[in-house]
Amino acid sequence: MSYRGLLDKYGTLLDLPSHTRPVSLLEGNTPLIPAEALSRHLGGGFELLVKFEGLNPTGSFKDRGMTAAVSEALGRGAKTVICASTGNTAASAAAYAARAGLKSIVLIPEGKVAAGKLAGAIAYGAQVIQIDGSFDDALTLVVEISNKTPICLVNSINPYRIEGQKTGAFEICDTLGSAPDWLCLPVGNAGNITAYWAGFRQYNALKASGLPQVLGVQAAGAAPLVLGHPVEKPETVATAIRIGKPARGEQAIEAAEQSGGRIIAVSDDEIISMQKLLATLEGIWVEPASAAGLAGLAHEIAAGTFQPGGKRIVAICTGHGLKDPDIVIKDLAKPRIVAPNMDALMEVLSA
Ligand code: AN7
Repeated sequence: MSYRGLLDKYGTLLDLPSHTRPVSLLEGNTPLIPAEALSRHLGGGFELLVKFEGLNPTGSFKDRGMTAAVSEALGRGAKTVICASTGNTAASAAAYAARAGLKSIVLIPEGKVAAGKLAGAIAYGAQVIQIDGSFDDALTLVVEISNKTPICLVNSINPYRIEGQKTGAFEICDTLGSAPDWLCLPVGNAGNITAYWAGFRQYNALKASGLPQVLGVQAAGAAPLVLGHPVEKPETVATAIRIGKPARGEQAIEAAEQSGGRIIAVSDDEIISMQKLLATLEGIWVEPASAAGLAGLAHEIAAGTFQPGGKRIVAICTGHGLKDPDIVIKDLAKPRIVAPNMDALMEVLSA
């Protein structure tokens, strides 16, 4: 049977109201790619798999939750959806709203949204509003407006976003036959870690698929869950997770604790190094935030606080590198310009 999207495949496992009217871009079904070279680079002796969520229709994991949230909103008769976003949620909300024939409004923090995300939101026809403030300021505003008007909130505070996002865990168990030993992933507003943990628990209750230990990773300049308090002015090169007051922070800590895992922070340098390693060793180009989970794993292995030997580890790589080309181009020496003849080319190649 041909693939018809996540609600078609996993809908019976998702707690969605009966009025839900499926809106799908055939999201999900993303590959779990073996990362043998990276595993060797990190010392070897363990199995490492990358769930490449950048291969979703709008280039990020957000499409899993968005198909559910927009399907529910449409079925309920909503006319407009709204979200605050560091970029990926905005692009995803805009695309699914377009497909559903709904209007979308997205609030983004001024100047800190990667080009590929902003362009996406505009291309899909969203009304894009920049807030002279942080993601957290924008989230406060959209929560208030959705409480006062019929505009439907599609941030991950919306429970249907979590329902749809659980499918990532289902897919991993279906592909591997059981849950991995460890799951590592970036943590921003903490919807994803919350959903994975809920998904793994649900599948384990149904199919005895086991539970992973969860390593959640924040950027050091935006690490409220590691510090134990909100961060007023979060800063990180990984703009997707530049969030100081995660909406589902408590659930993220619960997921880490209940699973026997933890939430840690890594530096921007560690994030960017891992982004490069993953691209150059494995051919998998992810945006900086998406490399945070693996950067956390590398950090722990190097520090001797994590023994990977014999383990099966899945890293969730949440968004595609194409979302944020500037970050790579910025640090790049401009490609050399060479005369269009063989001699000139050979000279460069033999240098
Ligand atoms: C690539 O788009 O919050 O912990 O507004 O884009 O579930 O928030 C994005 C978050 C990780 C963190 N990786 O996930 C938004 C937004 C990427 C992301 C996260 C985000 P959550």
